[in-house]
Amino acid sequence: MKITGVSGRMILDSRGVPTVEATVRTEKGAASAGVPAGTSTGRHEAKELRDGGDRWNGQGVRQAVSHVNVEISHALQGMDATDQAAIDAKLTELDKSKKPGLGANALLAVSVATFLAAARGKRKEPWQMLGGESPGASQRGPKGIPVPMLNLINGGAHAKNGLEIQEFMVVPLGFDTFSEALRAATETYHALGTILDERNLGTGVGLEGGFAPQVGNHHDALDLLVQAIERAKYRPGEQIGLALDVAATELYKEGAYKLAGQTMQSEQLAIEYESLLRQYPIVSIEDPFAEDDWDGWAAAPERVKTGRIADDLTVTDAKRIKRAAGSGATGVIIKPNQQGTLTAATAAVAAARAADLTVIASHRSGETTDHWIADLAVGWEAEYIKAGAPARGERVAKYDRLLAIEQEFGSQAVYRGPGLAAGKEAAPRGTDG
Ligand code: 2PG
Ligand code: MG
Repeated sequence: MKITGVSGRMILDSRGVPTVEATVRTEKGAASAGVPAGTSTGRHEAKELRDGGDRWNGQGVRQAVSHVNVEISHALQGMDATDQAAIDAKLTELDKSKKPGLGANALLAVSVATFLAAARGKRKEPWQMLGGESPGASQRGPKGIPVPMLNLINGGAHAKNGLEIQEFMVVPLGFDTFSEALRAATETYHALGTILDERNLGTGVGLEGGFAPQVGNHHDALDLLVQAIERAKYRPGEQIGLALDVAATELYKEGAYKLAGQTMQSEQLAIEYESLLRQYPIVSIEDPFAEDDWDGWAAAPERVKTGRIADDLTVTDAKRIKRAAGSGATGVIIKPNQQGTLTAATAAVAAARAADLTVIASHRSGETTDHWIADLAVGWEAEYIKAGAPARGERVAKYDRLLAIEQEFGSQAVYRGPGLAAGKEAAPRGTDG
């Protein structure tokens, strides 16, 4: 399936910041993909190319777009769109040939657009392109739908409300189907809105569509989530768990963590988490320690007895994921733009599987209305997907895509929630039958 053309353009992401969209044309059809961007990015992530200067406050992507239209377009002409590995190898080679690189934003737009164009040409759904070849394929059954982790309260770098922890999520594990789980989480979101309104705490939202209330601290935010779950008539812990993304790299300044007016080392922070775990049904904590605090991470299992999810620590990098598995992580966030190609992201999933880590496919705080991450989550057989609140177009696009995939799977659809809640999916791959 020969590539006959590649073009790029600037589009706006959900923050009103420029990002790159690419279109890949083949003899059998065309497809486009837009690239998301992070706000609390990790130091070890692949670098997106930004123009600097005054236009768009330095965030312009003219150069990245030009790389798509010139170097990449030229190099990919005539290549086979179904050979993702060769396409991504070529993109990586081009990236290395030029200083400071073509930009992970330019690369990923083309990498994903190629993947989608190949799917279209083969008359397959994108998730099917990974089925059977995916690293996670099919011990757990190919018709799995990941559990959504919905960010209902935004703080940290995603909201200007004084909350230091970045994300307060609900995780609807105790439901039989994805659609019922999504309904419960969304009813909880609405109940939270009602509570915030009643108490005059503000119903404005942050970057990921979660509310950004003016509350004092993370205890207040967690209390609000529990109250909202109950108000929506669900059982906290049993049906809907809580999860945090502390994004602790953002709290780490000059060799110490700053939280709740205190300056602390990783051990004290672990003690704070231990206390939160006693008070709230928290099923996982993402980035509990900073991106280079390997010692803090390694000591975590002693006190932080819940899912310990690496994001900035591992940045979708297979090597760092391997190290994290031996340093206390129980799961990893997979964000394709942290590496720049789909092949690298799929290798990261394989590394996570080999180390028996839970896989959480994730959006970014700056998103587009594309929903390819939902297809990747299904194709990779991710246990979870993080896509923000059940509100705002760029967030619901992902959940809505999962609803469509669930419908397509019909009676064969398997919602992973109950299996994960019962610990059935914890067994190493190959032994879980
Ligand atoms: C995170 C993400 C997505 P950002 O830290 O997990 O929720 O935020 O895209 O800003 O890095
Ligand atoms: Mg994170």
